[in-house]
Amino acid sequence: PTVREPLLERLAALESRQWHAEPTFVSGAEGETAPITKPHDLTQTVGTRRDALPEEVAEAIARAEAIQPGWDALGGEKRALLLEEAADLFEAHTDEILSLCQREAGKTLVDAVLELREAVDFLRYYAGEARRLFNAPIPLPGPTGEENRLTLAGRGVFATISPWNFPLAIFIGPAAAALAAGNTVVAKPAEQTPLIAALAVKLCHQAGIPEDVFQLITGAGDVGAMITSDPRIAGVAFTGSTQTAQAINRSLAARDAPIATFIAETGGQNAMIVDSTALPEQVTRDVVASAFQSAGQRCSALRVLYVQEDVADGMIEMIRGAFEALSVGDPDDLATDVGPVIDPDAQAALERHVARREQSGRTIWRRDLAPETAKGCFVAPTIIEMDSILDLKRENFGPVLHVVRFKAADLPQVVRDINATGYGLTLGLHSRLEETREYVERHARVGNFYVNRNQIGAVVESQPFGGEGLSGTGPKAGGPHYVLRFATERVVCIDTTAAGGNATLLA
Ligand code: UN1
Repeated sequence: PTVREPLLERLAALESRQWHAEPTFVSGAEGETAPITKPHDLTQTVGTRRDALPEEVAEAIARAEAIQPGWDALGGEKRALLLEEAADLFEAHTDEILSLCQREAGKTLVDAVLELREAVDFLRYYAGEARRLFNAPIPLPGPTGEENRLTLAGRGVFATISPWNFPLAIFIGPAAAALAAGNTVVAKPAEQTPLIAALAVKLCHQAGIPEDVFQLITGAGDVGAMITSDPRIAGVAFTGSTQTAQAINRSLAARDAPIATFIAETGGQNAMIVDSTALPEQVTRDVVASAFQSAGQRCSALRVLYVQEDVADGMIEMIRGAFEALSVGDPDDLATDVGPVIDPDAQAALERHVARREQSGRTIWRRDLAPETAKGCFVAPTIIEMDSILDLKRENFGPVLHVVRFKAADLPQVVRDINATGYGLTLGLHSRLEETREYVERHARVGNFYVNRNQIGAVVESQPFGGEGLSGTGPKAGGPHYVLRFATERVVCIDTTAAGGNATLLA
């Protein structure tokens, strides 16, 4: 308590502060502002958002394009120092960041702390990548009399389009990678969470990154479409739904412009397989964390639990016990495990899904919600039994867990069904059998495979994160190949013999 109380007091002092988000380049024309409300209490505002006007989007891209060669020429070391300075400033503004994560995105304090940690980790990791990859040319082998070298450079203006579920970490991560590689960035955060993004951009400018180099663009999908249809955009890094990624891909392809780089991190239909050798207490802890932490609003979250039928009754009973003990409510309350979902649309989509499943008559457990949750976007944590992962047609982004029983001999079919969803993001396995682990590891087409632990919370550098198939293009965020996708390669070959020409070939 001695450590926690001053923090809680400082957060309480920020409780009524109002924030504003608008584009970095402001034309002076009057645009409409919209209120941003707390997901857990729609009667309370956190601030306002003013969407970018078409002329502001065009001007932002023009400025980013004009300054890009200079930013690229700065070199890896100087860009690294600026990104590290931004990381320090993020840490120095812990209170504001935690407060905004809680009020704008409805995060619990634990999730808010993890979010800030991940954002800072991304900044420092990509700063390291700027140093590793962009400081000096890479010498290449060649015959005597010939000098070959390869340099990496920025591609141009990158657009980053980021989601509300990691409004700071996944806003800043792709942008930092693009900046590290020598690109300039126009960044459009989700329309639900522009305030924390605006603070992040402001802190980057304070760190010394020029305004034209890293620009905020506010707005919803229509503003995103203005950006991705612009022929001056050299690449897009997008995190969000598979459907939006497909639409962006079409928009980029339809331009009369150079072929763009497209990096997409999208949805999942993530499963966990539990066999009869698994440890029940561990399974219970990891299932509950994977399915219900962050109110299930992680693309890594567990959606479908496969339990071997011999142990299913006991395992489900234990999981249900822990599920009944979850505290659902106001994320400002330290005791809360499950907060709200992001907005009324998300809430309605989840309720429709549960209602459809109820009609199909399978066992459903739902938690009761306390009356005070009625003022926010709360969805009661739910567990639903069903026959196969293939009964689900889409990702259900919230605190809803589906359970399927399987026979030990059907493990290969379970893995085939998981692959047949077309998604390939996270997969969990609880088993003490080495051959089962090897089998699943070899056959499952997923990006991140977690064994005997939970399947959320990938850590920068230790667990580079990202999927395949409908889950995204790769490469993995926070891994050694990510920044390379934001760069172009240039090879220089110099004949260093006195005679020049083809002397080395003729010799
Ligand atoms: C997402 O929800 O978009 O592994 C990604 C995790 C996080 C990434 C989630 N580091 O849960």
